[in-house]
Amino acid sequence: MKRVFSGVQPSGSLTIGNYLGALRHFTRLQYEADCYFCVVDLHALTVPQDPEELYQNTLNTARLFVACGVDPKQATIFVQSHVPAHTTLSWLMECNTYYGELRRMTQFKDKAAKHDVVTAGLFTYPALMAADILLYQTDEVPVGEDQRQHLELTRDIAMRMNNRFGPLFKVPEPYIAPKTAGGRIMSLQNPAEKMSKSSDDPRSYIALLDPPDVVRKKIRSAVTDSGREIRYDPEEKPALSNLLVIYSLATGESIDSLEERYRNSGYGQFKADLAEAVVELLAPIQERFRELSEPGVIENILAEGADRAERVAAETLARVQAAMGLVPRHAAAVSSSRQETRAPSSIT
Ligand code: AQP
Repeated sequence: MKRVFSGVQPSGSLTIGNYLGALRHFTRLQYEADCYFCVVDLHALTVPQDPEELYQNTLNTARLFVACGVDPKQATIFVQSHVPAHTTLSWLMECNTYYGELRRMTQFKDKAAKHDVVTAGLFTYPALMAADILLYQTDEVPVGEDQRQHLELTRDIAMRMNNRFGPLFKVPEPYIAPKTAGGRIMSLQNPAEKMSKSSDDPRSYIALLDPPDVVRKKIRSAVTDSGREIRYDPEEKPALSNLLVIYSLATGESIDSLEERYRNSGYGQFKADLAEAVVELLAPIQERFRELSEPGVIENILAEGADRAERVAAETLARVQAAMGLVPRHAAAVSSSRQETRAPSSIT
């Protein structure tokens, strides 16, 4: 069975961008593959986080996985920091990743430009992401378009280490939906920027937990392009095209059919209907989220998930450590043939 891994940062309240670009694919893939879905809390720490908010966002992100349809019996749901193999392998990845490669990452450049202080963690983030994915011998990684460059680097690191130390990792393939299928949902306030949960302007995103009135208000205040025509044209009408993609994915109606239906309507009617479609999409997710907020429910799911993930991660980590020449803590675990081949001549 093919293996799938994907992570989501608890760096805010998940948006419909996260849902359409990633989470909605999780719910399908869990029936086709052995899936590992991770709340990557350590990644969130690469930019400043309020500890209390990070704590709540971590639990809420996991709750939203389940509320969106990920079944903990079908897929492994866990928190990154609960499986220390991620950080251990990350160091080994960093030692096989080049400074020039990390410096080229566009997400690093974008995020560094938005913060006064740039941490070393933000710079080495892609090495930790490579560790997350490669620990699970992953075949496929469902992510949004913004993660394509990180995925390419992950593949490069895997191939480099396989060449150098022998076959250690599967080389994963990205699964990225095209733009019209949600691969890149844009900000409601600036269609040149992607929708982000950590944006300073809450009007730029629709959070999965936004109440209906907030959704309506945000869609009403979404920027639109000049002219009145409802037409999909990412070059001339980027804001409207983004809204059309959201509408189409929320309802299942094709963009062509929406263009036809709103041929003689203005933006006002279109936005009012879109808002109702999004409210309807979010209602069952919000309902399930409330049920999952009972104390202990998500914590138990995460504890079981961490146990399952740890077993797989430990195998890969041990193999990588041995291949790189690290001595295992328990000498008994070292095979005698290896001791002979590795012992320096001065002590034989
Ligand atoms: N706007 C988007 N459209 C489509 N997919 C998106 N994803 C994120 N934004 C969009 C996908 O959601 C998954 C989880 O993303 P993440 O939390 O790991 O971090 P991110 O990609 O940096 O997403 P955000 O929301 O923009 O977070 P912040 O604001 O903290 O940086 C990924 O698969 C991502 O591609």
